[in-house]
Amino acid sequence: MRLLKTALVAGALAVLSVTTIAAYAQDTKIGFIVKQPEEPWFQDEWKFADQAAKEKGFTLVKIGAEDGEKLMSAIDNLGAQGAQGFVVCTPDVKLGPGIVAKAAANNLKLMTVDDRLVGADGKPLEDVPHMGISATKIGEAVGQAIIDEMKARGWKMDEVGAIRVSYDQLPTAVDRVEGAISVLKAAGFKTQNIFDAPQAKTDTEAALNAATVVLNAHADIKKWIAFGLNDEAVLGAVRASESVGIPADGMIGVGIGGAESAINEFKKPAATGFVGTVIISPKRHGYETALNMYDWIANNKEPAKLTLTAGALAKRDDYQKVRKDLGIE
Ligand code: FCA
Repeated sequence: MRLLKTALVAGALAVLSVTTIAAYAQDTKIGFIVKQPEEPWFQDEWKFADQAAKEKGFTLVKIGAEDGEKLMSAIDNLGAQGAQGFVVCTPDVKLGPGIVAKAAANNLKLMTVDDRLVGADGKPLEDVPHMGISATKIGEAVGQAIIDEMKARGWKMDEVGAIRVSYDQLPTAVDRVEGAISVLKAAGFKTQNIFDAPQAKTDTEAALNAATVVLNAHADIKKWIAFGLNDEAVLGAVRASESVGIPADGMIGVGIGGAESAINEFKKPAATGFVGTVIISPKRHGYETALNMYDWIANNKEPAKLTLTAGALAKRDDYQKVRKDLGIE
């Protein structure tokens, strides 16, 4: 009789724990906040985060926060909804300590993606788990792709101008463009032929405005190269070159991203000055970060403090294959 009782209790407990786990997964709510929801890269991140939510059975709350105010109220909102954590690409990395405090006040676990938070001293907040791209390396790949294309076109480096579409308040943006510049310089490109085009926002329109200023100031230069933190930045420079009458064979732009902005460009019937992009992985940045957050909440498994992802160069003729190899399609 006692045996039977024990078996019954054990059985009941087993049933209970199974139902508890199921209920727990259902109750898990994770926020995914991005700084520029209209940008295809972030749309893709969300898409892959959704995939993780579907697989694990948690609720994903997607929020666009274009400025600090929206971000802070989004975090409060997640707290009020009973979420347990969130992944964020912040509109401003200098909000770091404020974001950490807000997350703690709402009892939310915090992980960052793409753009790493910095403290008052400008140094990264190393305690917050982060997934970003290997910015310097990817920038170097951009620089190398540009050098190779200049060679293929038989350009003399001294007659070429470089547009550095910049967003220097964001460390990953600086690392990306400086990576490109280091390769250009090593190949003999002169520093005085590199012109800074600071963009007010990280979108195509802001980059177009910034690059137009440079092109107008150096109207004597007829051959141009362009690089920046993402595809949008480089597309802005390419559009600017078109608007001042530089033909496609007078411009070499190589971006970073490989999402729809770049793909639409490659799909155009005639090649433009946007010759390539280093494709990065929205699957890792979306799916994996969401999964990391879920594991942290549900299984108490804390994410790695720092994960840096790689990129692969793609051009008009091979981007579909590169995307496939990266598991993006
Ligand atoms: C930054 C950029 C995005 C994307 C991401 C990986 O957040 O603004 O376009 O390149 O890094």
